[in-house]
Order: sequence, then C-alpha cells, then structure tokens
Amino acid sequence: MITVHHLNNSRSQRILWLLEELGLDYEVKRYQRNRQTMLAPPELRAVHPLGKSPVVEDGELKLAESGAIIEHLADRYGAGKLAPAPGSPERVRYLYWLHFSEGTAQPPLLLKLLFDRVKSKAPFFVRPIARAIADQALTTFVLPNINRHLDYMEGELAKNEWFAGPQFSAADIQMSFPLEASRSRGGMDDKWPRLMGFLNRIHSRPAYLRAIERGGEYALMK
Ligand SMILES: N[C@@H](CCC(=O)N[C@@H](CS)C(=O)NCC(=O)O)C(=O)O
Repeated sequence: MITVHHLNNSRSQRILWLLEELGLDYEVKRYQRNRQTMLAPPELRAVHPLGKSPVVEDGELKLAESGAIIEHLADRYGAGKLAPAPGSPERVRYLYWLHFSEGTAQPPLLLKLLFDRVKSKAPFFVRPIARAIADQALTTFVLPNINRHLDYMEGELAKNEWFAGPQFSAADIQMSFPLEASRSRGGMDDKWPRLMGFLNRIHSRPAYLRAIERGGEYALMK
C-alpha cells in the first residue's frame, strides 16, 4: 500500500494527482497547516526529519521531495504511461522540467510570498523601512525573475503542447504547482496565454479533479 503524507494547500496535491492518473490505490494521511504561521504541524517531523510534505511510503521505502517521488512512482508503476522512454529526447526534456519546477521556478515564488508577508506583517514601528527593503528586493530581483520564467515557459509551450513533448507526462504534474502559484501570487495572467491554457487543460482532467476530492482544500497562498 502507498501512503501519502499530505498537507493541506500544498505540493503534496501533485502526488495525489499522479496516483490518480496511474489508477493506483493509496492511503492519505492528512496534516493541517498552522493558520497563523502556515507551517506544517510538528507531527510531520515524526514522519521525516524535515517535517515537510509530501512524504510517501511505498512498502519499505519512505521518500520525500516531490520530484524524486514523482520520478519513482512514474517509473515503478507507470508502465511507460507518464514517463517518456529512457534515451529519447522527450525523456531529457521530462527530466529537465521535473527539476526546473523546484530548482528554478519555485525559489522566486517563495521569495515573493515572504517579502509580501514582511510588508504586511512587519511590526508597525519598522514597517516603512521593512516595506522599502522588501520592495527593493521585489523590484530588482524577485519580480524580474518570475517574469523571465513565465516568458520562458510560455515560449517552451509554443513548441509542444506539454512540457516534455506532445504527450502529457508526470513532468506536467510537477510543473503544475509553480504555475498555480504563479497565477495565485506571481502575476500570471492572460499575457501568458499558453500557460493559462495549460492550467485550464490540467484542471479539467478527471484524475486532477478526483485528486482534489481526495486531498481536500487546495487554495495556494497569495
Ligand atoms: N522541494 C520540496 C519542498 C517541500 C516543501 O517545502 N513543502 C511545503 C508544502 S508546499 C511544506 O511542507 N511546508 C510547510 C513547512 O515548511 O512547515 C518538495 O518539492 O517536496
């Protein structure tokens, strides 16, 4: 039996979606973010030392890190369905986007979340200074990087319908989270029509909808 340690409104939603695409049975153990801090509850530390989600148990194996989990599950159970054949050009693109998602796309989106929070939550007496510093970081580094990433991904989807090529793959599942986060807090809108179209296409997939029912609340932080 596969068990997914799932945090509400989080990356672990992708794992539920992948398991639905693969048609596998699985158990979901749910954890709720702290409403003030938005951090994971301490019980997740008992599952994995980093205390983050997702973590998957697959028999004896316990694995964290979305990209590794997705690669493992698609290879072990996909029978070639969601991962292009090793050695093919699609496989190389598949690996690239599997890593790009967390390695390149996510960092400025996390910084956006943090600096926006600094601006709204800094103590009253330092707020003007905190805002000035946050704005400086946002305008010089964070927003230009988010926009460059969006332009780049838009251009890549002009070449193929899906990230790895003409076929939907687990790399599209991995890429869903930064694109959903970009739409929710990174300013992504109709200026990037292919990326918006990508979100529309994935959101209408039956497996995506079933995973939302299994996982519950999935509203990404602004
Ligand atoms: N790169 C890791 C990131 C894991 C991660 O940061 N997960 C978030 C959920 S979106 C989390 O558990 N946050 C709660 C916390 O840090 O306390 C992955 O892709 O699995």
